[in-house]
Amino acid sequence: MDKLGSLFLPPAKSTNAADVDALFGFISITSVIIFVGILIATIAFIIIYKRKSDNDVTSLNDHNTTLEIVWSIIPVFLIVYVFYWGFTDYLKLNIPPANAYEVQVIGQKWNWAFKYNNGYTSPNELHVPKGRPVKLVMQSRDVLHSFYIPDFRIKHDVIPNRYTTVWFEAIESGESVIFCTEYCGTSHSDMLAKVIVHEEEDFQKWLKESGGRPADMPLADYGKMLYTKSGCQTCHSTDGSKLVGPSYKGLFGSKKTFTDGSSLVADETYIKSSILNPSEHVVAGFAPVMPTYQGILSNDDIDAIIEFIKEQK
Ligand code: HEC
Ligand SMILES: [Cu+2]
Repeated sequence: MDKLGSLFLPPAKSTNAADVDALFGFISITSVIIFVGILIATIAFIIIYKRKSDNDVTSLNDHNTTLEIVWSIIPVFLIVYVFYWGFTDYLKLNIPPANAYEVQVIGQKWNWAFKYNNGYTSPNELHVPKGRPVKLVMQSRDVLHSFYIPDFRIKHDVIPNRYTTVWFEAIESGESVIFCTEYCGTSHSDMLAKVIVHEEEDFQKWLKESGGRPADMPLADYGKMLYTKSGCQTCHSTDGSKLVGPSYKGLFGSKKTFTDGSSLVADETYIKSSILNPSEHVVAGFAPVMPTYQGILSNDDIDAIIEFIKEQK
């Protein structure tokens, strides 16, 4: 089934992928066999029972109990078998092993954030160790999203005001794509992230070194990195073009007018409050769609972004 799976499915990189592919393969092959069987029988009956002469009469047989029982019982067994198989796999997917490593997932329009037990949050990059079960505790800040990693064969809705969980165990180090598969607005298709699977040692090392700015990196460069990694660039350009949000070009020190008619000069305080409480001042000509980064970007991160924005003259 493995070989067959790789023909039209993405690579299978988690412990449960083989199970999912086996069931998918079974259903696909059974459907093809039944479909071809019905097709052949239909054509054969058309030929065999074609009216051949004027005194050909229709048979008086109107049913055959044995035949009807057989063609009801066989599909029932098939359906119960597929249900049983699917349900046991579903239970396995829904009950994480007790020793699973936990990561918090926050979905919002239109990015993902991943929070680790050391307090570090990585925007749009999920880092996990290989060969260890990982449990994701997921929530949405706004609308319905859905968390999907094709290579791991896992997909689960991410819902506001409720936690949902899903788990997997990666069997190969490397990168895979994360999609949102619940249509959630204009930039739904940009709601991409990646999962990076490390060897256990490298993961521990990553966890220790992550969080905060590398000591030798200038503040504005770190801000630029966060601008890309946190998904700000899907809504804010740096070249003056208008995306979902205003461009950063010339932003710092300019006079901003808001939808309520008030205005302010864009200084550090204004930019910080725009990031933490975006709905407080909504720039005239724009919709109040910016998500808050409260709990996702630290004060340090925000200082770096402010420095980066200052450079966009
Ligand atoms: C979903 C799109 C979206 C994303 C993602 C987004 N923003 Fe915004 N942002 C907006 C919109 C729309 C506005 C204008 C309306 C408002 O003020 O709330 C805005 C306004 C701002 C402003 C005020 C700009 C001005 O010209 O006055 C700042 C600063 C800002 N965003 C920073 C950020 C940062 C930093 C990030 C990433 C960490 C980010 N935004 C991510 C949509 C977005
Ligand atoms: Cu989404």
